[in-house]
Amino acid sequence: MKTIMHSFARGAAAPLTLSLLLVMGLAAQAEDAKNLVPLELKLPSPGFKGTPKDIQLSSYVEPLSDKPRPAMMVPAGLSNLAPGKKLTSSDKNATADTLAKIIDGDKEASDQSIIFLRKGTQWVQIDLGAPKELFAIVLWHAHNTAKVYHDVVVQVSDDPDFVKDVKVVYNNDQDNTSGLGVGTDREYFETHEGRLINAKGVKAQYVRFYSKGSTESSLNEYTEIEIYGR
Ligand SMILES: [Ca+2]
Ligand SMILES: [Ca+2]
Repeated sequence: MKTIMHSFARGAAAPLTLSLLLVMGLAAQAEDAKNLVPLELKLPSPGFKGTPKDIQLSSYVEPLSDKPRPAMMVPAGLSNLAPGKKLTSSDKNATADTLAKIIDGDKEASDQSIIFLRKGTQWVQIDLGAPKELFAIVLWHAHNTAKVYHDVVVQVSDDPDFVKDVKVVYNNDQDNTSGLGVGTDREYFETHEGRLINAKGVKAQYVRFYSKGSTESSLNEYTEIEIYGR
């Protein structure tokens, strides 16, 4: 009888601890939900006007909207963690000075604001210096003309080589031509608003951005990346 009582007591303790942790977790979430604020973004001037010219589009491209994008609600007190951080790329011809233009705050559509990476599936990667909680990522490839980028995949990891612990934050490669897995997100037109991606508080030190050319060219362009977190 003593043995039975003992194991019963031990068995009951675990669910109790779990429930307590769950309640504490929910309380923290509720606290965050109360403090949500609209994410304020500083957008560049629009680079082109009107409807896109006749270009070959996939079946999963989002129609170009003429309305401003609604703000994303995020916890208060976030900042853009990207400026000043270390950038690397699959394109070894891209110098540190060139890559630094991706996080220099210039998001305009002018030629001198855009950098080029070589053809094919290429990536750029930001090292945030330490694991951070990430909520919103904004990405501008190039909004000088109406174009749609292919195989836009955003991954996070604590492994700089992205071999293990890789989490997918965005993937619109629905036909898996880059071989990173079948994406469920949609392709989209590059505009001055950039692509706003919900990172949902994922924690990671490294953020990697893939693309495989656009409807305009097989080269890969970048203008700016912002990563809002804490
Ligand atoms: Ca820039
Ligand atoms: Ca694809």
